[in-house]
Amino acid sequence: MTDRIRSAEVIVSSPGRNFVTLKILTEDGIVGWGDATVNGRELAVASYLRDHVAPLLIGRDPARIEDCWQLLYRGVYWRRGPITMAAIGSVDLALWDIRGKTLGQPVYNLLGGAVRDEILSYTHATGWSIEELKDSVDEVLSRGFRAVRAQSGVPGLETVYGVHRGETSYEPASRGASPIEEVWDSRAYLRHAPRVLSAIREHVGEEIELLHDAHHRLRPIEAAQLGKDLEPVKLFWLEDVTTAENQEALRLVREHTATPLALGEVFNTIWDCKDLITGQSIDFIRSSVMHAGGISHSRRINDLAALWQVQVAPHGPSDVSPITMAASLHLDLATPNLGIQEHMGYPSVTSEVFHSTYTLADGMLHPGDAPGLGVEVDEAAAARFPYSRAYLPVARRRDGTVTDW
Ligand code: EZ4
Ligand code: CO
Repeated sequence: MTDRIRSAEVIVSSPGRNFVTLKILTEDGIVGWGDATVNGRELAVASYLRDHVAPLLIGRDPARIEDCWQLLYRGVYWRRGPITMAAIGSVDLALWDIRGKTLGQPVYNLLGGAVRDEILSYTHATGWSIEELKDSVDEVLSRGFRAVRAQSGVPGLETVYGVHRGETSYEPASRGASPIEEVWDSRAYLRHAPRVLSAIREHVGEEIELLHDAHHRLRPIEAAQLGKDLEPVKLFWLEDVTTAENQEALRLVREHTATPLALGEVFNTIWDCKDLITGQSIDFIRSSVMHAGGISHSRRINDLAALWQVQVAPHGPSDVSPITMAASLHLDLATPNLGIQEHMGYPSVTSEVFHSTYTLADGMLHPGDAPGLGVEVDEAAAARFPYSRAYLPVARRRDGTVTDW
């Protein structure tokens, strides 16, 4: 007999940082877990799910994953957007979890099966000074990673994306009633970043893959200059070197540099990256599997990218929960044109709520073989970590103008 969705509940918890979790329960007693976290906008997506999505799910066949996606996307009239697409993504993840559990299979086996044995990943190194950054890179390499993102401070600035002064880890969101305001200076960054990354290249030798995130700060011609200046460093990629609302801008960057470009962690549909992919303006597409509407939509992005030899490199920060990380790994394992998977890692208390079975050893990830996605949520533990408001920082130029963070 056809199973039916009995309930869909939203759990907002904060084990180390805020997460929005969707629990779908079927009449047969199968639980599927989804993640709907949008950093700094958690309660908006929780409300969208509770008030507008959950009521539509009750009584539906959980095996009709694509039909459910179409209903929640096309059936709504209003299109795209981070809140809507994260909500749809969370439903999609939960339904794939249920499908896997119903069939007794890890989700990657429902996606065509593994095309590789394990998944190359990178994590973050962070140091205010070049010396501190070298130590942080060494620490990452000592854990077995062979690819590392390197971020440093900038002389003359107090705070910079990707690094906290004197601390060995970085978490961009901060708790409080309003966002922290940072001062940003692109000229100072452009002078300093090539020095830093050259020093790190010299430090690690030529075989370690180095990545760097410019985090949307630069104008197109500045981005082109940075890409050119970094060519001798032979980066694995330069990420989010400029914003991508105006995608023509990336063509300008591209014409001036052969440094590989990665982009798209804030994208939420295939329409956000279609022109960048078909125009071959980027080398890696970075949307997170949940923020881009779940496995069902992300695999369409991956296939489009494959046509244009663009590689898939999903966003994997601490602000998507271990449920999204697991979903990403299942899709990665079954995606021929995977480049690399980001794995920022979580505060240790996060594992009190999210019991995941995916593995990370020597920088290589595997989703594991548990049926479904392989992550279970301890609801009693989640209740011990209530939501507390947190924001991403806001950036201003030296004259006080708000700029891209
Ligand atoms: O700033 O996920 O590549 N990783 C990143 C992240 C983002 C955060 C924002 O929510 O750029 O650190
Ligand atoms: Co990034």
